[in-house]
Formats: sequence, C-alpha cells, structure tokens
Amino acid sequence: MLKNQGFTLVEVAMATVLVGILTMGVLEIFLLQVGQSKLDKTTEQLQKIRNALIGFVIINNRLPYPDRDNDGEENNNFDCDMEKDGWLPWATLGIERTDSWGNPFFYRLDKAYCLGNIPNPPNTSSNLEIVKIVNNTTYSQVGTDYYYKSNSRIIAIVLSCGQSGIDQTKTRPPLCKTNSDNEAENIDHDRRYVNNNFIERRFDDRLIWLSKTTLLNHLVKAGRLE
Ligand SMILES: [Ca+2]
Ligand SMILES: [Ca+2]
Ligand SMILES: [Ca+2]
Repeated sequence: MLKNQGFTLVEVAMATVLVGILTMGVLEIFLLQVGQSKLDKTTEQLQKIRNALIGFVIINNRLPYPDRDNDGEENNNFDCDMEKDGWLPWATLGIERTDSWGNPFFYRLDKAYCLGNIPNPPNTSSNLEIVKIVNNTTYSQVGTDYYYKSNSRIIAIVLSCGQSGIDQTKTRPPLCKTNSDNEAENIDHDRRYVNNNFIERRFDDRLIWLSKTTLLNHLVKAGRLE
C-alpha cells in the first residue's frame, strides 16, 4: 500500500510557524542594522556640525545664532537668555538639514556666546552642562536614573531627537518626543542636558557639544588667539 505523500495539517502548521519565526528573526536583524546605520550616520553628521561650528567661529569670530523660525538661517536677534533653544541654522552653516530620521537638529548656545563676537577673554556664563546616566545611588537622581556631571563649561550643544523623532504638536524647540525622564531633561530649557549610549525605547537622543577648551584650542591653532 502506498504511503500518503502529502503533508498533514499539523505539519503544515508547524512549517508555517517555523517560516514565521525565521522571517521575524531576519526582519529583526534587518531592522537592527537599519537602526544602527541611522545612528552611525547621525553621529557622523554631528561631528561634521561641530567642525562647521568651529570653522564658522574662526571665520566670523562668533558662533552662528540659533534659528528661530526653522528656515535654516540664523536669527541675529535671537535672545539666548529668554528663548534658550532654537533650530540649528543649517543653511547658514552649509550642512545637511536633517538627521538620518528626517528630523531637524536643535541648537543651544551659552548666552555669553550669543551676543556677537567671542568674549575676550573667552568665558561662559550660563554654565551649560552635559551629564551621563549611571546606576549608582551616590550620584544625583534624574527620575529613576542617576547621573554624574561629565562636562561643564559648554559653549554650544546640538541635539538630534534620535529614533523617537519629534512631536508635531510641540511649537517650541527642541520638539523631541521623549522616551524617559532623561530625554525630557533635554527639552526643558534649563542648563542641563543628558547624553548617553543608545538604550532601546529609553534613550536615543544624540548630542554633540563644543566646550570652551575645545574652542580655545582651535582658535589658538588658527592664530586667532595667543
Ligand atoms: Ca531663521
Ligand atoms: Ca535640561
Ligand atoms: Ca529621543
């Protein structure tokens, strides 16, 4: 008697589940790779932005003012003391308009550097700071996480909202949607910003900054300061 060569319903169901699992695995790996490549590209963009800011200072003896109206051009009457964060003036700097998620970059200047020429001697007044998340209760607390102060004397900060993107209902930059208290720290217009490694669905903001010492080093090398 010939054996039935067809598949039973159970075999078909098992094969379907197996194909589904394999497809999900491949899809997950693909999405992870896409996500990583967007992170890498935005990190590269931020490094170029920092170089562009330094180049702008060397040429103009000042940093570009923040862009208030999201047209890419700096606004020379921007009030850094009151308005705090603006859009990055990408057209003024001659750089790409958006991060790799298609969202604008945001830009915060120390108010002493928002008044025109670089102060002489260079100084900071608002003491912007960048902090990093750690899990150690000896440090100060932000929400459920802890941080330590990693950098102060920051002159300029550029922020990409990262994978979480922007909230279209917000009107005052930075327009980032926030995943956590630590991301909320980056849009509250005070002097503290959080920078951290990528944590899925918790922290995906990408930041770069210019410190006073970095800027001084470049100005001395360019012969703009002795
Ligand atoms: Ca503008
Ligand atoms: Ca803050
Ligand atoms: Ca984010």
